[in-house]
Amino acid sequence: MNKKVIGIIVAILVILAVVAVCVYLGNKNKAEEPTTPVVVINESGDEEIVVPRELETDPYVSNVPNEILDAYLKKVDDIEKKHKEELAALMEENADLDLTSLSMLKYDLIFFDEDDIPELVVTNTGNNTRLYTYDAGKVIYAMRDEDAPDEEAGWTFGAGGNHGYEFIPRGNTLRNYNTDYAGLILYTGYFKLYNETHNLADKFDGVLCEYHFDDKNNNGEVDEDEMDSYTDDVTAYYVNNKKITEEEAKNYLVISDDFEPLEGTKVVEEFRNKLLNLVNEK
Ligand SMILES: [Ca+2]
Ligand SMILES: [Ca+2]
Repeated sequence: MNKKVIGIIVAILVILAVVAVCVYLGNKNKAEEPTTPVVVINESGDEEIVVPRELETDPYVSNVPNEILDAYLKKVDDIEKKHKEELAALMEENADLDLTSLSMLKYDLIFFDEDDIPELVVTNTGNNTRLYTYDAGKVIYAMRDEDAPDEEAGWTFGAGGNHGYEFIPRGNTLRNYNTDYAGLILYTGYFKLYNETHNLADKFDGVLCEYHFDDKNNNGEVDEDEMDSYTDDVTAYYVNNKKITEEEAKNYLVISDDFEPLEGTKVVEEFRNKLLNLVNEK
């Protein structure tokens, strides 16, 4: 290879490197661009100026078609209307009722599964969570509970050792920890959104139970004389009432640092403003 050819190759490599750096810096600056502040009504009922961040800086959300955003806006209006009616009925039944903990619904758009259609998450603070997805012009309730009288009742948390739900963004995985006997048994359940049914259901064929007590008689149950034997270590693994090994337990676990709380964080005014901003920008 003569010096001229080597010179040309080096020149090409240098140009490619410069282009790569420019593209990287361009994307980086784009993501950090400040967005227009909006006025929202905060939880105390006061006006507050906030700079929208999450929705606008996520390039995928900016690309969401208006028909999906419009469908979610309509759903939010329906949910708020129904929620207000329920609160009014509760007030009528019991004028002394403290409604502060019941009155606040919070919303967000998230990417739960792998596709480019965002999901709508709605949290009734400290009470329950709902997840909706979208398909062909329709908003579909994805956290169905066949036993619940109200088909959009939400999955509850906050009582009985259930602290809520977590998910991996674009990972189609929801995780829920639950405990019994004040932590002697820890349940870790995983759920995924099934494309065919748009239903959030078990990811694995069983929920992993970790025992944190000394099961002296080895009957798989917490007996009276075992109640005070709590230990941080896992003493046994069970799935579907069957004892399994630590190695087998890994088949029922998703180990990841990417779990985030599955919860709405924006009150309705802030959330609607953000969606409307996105629609109007297009
Ligand atoms: Ca999706
Ligand atoms: Ca026992």
